Amino acid sequence: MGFLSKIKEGLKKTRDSVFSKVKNILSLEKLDAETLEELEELLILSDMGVETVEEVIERLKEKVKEVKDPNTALKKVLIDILKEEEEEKKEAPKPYVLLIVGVNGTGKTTTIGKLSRIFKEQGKRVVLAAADTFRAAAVEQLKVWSERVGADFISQGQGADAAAVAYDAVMHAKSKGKDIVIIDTAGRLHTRHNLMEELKKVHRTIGRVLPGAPHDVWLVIDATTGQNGLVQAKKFAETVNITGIVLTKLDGTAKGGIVFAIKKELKTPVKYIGVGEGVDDLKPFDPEEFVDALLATEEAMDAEV
Ligand SMILES: Nc1nc2c(ncn2[C@@H]2O[C@H](COP(=O)(O)OP(=O)(O)OP(=O)(O)O)[C@@H](O)[C@H]2O)c(=O)[nH]1
Ligand SMILES: [Mg+2]
Repeated sequence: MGFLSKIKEGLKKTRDSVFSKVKNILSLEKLDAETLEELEELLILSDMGVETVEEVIERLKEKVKEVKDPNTALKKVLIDILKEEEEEKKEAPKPYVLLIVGVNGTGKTTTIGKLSRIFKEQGKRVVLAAADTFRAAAVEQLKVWSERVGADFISQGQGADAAAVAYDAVMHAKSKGKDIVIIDTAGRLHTRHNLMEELKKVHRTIGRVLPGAPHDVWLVIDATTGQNGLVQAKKFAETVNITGIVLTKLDGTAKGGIVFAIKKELKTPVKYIGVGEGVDDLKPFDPEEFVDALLATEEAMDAEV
């Protein structure tokens, strides 16, 4: 199945329960107050957040003056909301160190496996650090991924000091000339103070071995937790500087509208989206592709498969 179809398939629940209805309304009805209200209710169901929905509606009213077809207007509005300022392309530091954080079970370790696959395909040499030292199974799970994708694996087993493992991994990458270090961390409730302190320590330690590192800290959010994901994100952001979001399990929820809320409320870019459990089910986030997939028609999808 093609790249786009996979995203479309992953967003099926959100599309079926919200966006296909939105499309129908917009193609059948006049864009009057009543229609807008119906639209508002639907969008809220997608977990877009009240504030963002209001903005969508306001912008849509303006947009239809210029673009006559309401569906096209909506599409443009949704893309505009998600679009990022173009980032300046800087040369990647070597090794580039990426710290992955998030609450339990959001998909951190799986995402690291999938990311490693993507980086390997770009010809990068990847090191994985098992800094989730709480459970033996966590170390083992990352090891399996490292073997599967062909990445170096650095661990000190269960119970080790997480910061020490991270330290080892960065040292290893420096001395062996590796390109990328990805650090897996224990799932932590954002409400657990000592765990959040441990995260700070990991962060600080990496910075000592390699000034400027970690170069990115990505927070993994499980889309099925909806608005609660935003609460987690705000708490994590109080501890470490979050530079990107990975939104997983979009395939398992009708609340894919959360992407808009994240963009609007967190002002942190969504980097990747997870649309399934398989190794190829992590996709770079692209606003146009995403909105396209939300508003796709089933006939168009059938034609593509
Ligand atoms: N359907 C679906 N499942 C996913 C996705 N990403 C991860 N998962 C599943 O979510 C479950 C938890 O994933 P993990 O990667 O172990 O999560 P974690 O954040 O590392 O968990 P802890 O280490 O316990 O905090 C696994 O069964 C994954 O296969 C996704 O995009 N879609
Ligand atoms: Mg894990």
